[in-house]
Order: sequence, then C-alpha cells, then structure tokens
Amino acid sequence: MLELYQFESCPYCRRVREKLSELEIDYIARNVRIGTPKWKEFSALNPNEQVPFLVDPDRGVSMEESAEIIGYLERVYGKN
Ligand SMILES: N[C@@H](CCC(=O)N[C@@H](CS)C(=O)NCC(=O)O)C(=O)O
Repeated sequence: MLELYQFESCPYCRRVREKLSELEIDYIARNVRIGTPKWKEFSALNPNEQVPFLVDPDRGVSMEESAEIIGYLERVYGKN
C-alpha cells in the first residue's frame, strides 16, 4: 500500500491527499512533524527532509515534490 509522509497543515501535502482521494486510492498516512524524533527517523528515509514524500513499495518507488507525486499518481493509478 502507498505510504504518504506528511503533516496535516502542509498545503503541498493537502494537494497530494486530495489527488489520492480523487483517484480513490487507499494509503497509509505517516504523520511526521518537523523537529520531532519521528521527523529524525523520516530524514533517514528522505535526507532532503521535505514532505509530502510518497513511498510506493509495490513498485520500489519513492519521491518528493507534490507536482511530481501527483503526476506519478495520475500516470500509474489514473483511471484513463
Ligand atoms: N516544492 C515542494 C514544497 C514542499 C514543502 O515546502 N514542504 C514543507 C512543509 S509545507 C517542508 O517539508 N518543510 C520541511 C522543512 O522546511 O524542513 C512541494 O511542492 O512538495
């Protein structure tokens, strides 16, 4: 299942969440907040320390940048 590292008030994360909803994709929200121990764990996964960050374990893909993530979701999981 897709995993989205994010936090709720992040506007870029919101765009990705909305796309996931629009495409009816189930996903795991990995809620991380800047400056917390969990954020430090996250930075090991994404040294750029930026959310949203999408992990697609089935395809061995991980990426940041909301526009890229949205494009990926449309390409790979879009309905047409
Ligand atoms: N261009 C990026 C911007 C993402 C961004 O600025 N995310 C902020 C949260 S809203 C962030 O991760 N900040 C982490 C930091 O500054 O350490 C995108 O579109 O995804």
